[in-house]
Amino acid sequence: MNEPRSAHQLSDEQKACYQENGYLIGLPPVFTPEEMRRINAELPHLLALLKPGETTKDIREWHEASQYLYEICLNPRILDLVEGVLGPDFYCWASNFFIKEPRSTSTVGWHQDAYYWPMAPHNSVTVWVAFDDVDEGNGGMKIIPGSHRGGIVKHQRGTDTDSVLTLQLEDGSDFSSEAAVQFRMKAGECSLHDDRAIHGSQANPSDRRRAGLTIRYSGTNVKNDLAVNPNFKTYLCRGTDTFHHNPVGVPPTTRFGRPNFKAVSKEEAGLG
Ligand SMILES: O=C(O)CCC(=O)C(=O)O
Repeated sequence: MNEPRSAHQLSDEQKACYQENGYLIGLPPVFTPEEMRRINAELPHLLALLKPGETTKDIREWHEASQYLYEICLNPRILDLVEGVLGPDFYCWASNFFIKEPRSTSTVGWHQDAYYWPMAPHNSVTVWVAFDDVDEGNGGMKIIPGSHRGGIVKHQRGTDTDSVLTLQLEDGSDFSSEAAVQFRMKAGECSLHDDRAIHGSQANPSDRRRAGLTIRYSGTNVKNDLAVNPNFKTYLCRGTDTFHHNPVGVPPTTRFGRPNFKAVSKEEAGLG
């Protein structure tokens, strides 16, 4: 048995659980309550950069221009968890917020991330960092265990007008939502999920905010199709990139900033 060397290095049992179910929860916190308090206290400085008409969903890949987010994305505790899933050589390529304010009707339809992403092979993991306590009461995420082993399912244009995603899966056709596992986390904890795992979340009828930051990591063997997502940039987190498949980003030099992207619609870029 290979025993973990730190609290955030996955045990063989946790790795096997991830392989079997396509997700991991119940992990040690990646941020202490005090660290989380500071992270939340700084968040308004980032939100202040949103332009009129934009929402928090428009905060995509701002780790490229904002040290505040870059430091979270490259936090060694998070990287230890990711290394347990992807192995020694991986990069970070995306970050975005899923924030449901109190009494928000906003939902996230059932979907597989990999359906949206022009990337191959499948060797990517999402870390969902809880900025608030999340549970069934405020629209915490749900996932279908083992669904990452069923292949990529065709998504359709959704009928749920509150969903923040345009394409989604119909419950009952390719899977049953009755099998879903509800994620419950304290602020400062995180979950991991495979890019093929079916997941989604419901509205937030509570008077508590439900904020999470998703950070996407991929093995260096994963290549993005630049014709579809021309803004794609990688930040090597661990190991070496012997493949050189993708453009490499430059770390940010300002605490709060937003990147200048080539104009491309989110759907064209495969980002929902
Ligand atoms: O935050 C949510 O409710 C959904 C997040 C999600 O879809 C993702 O992490 O890919």
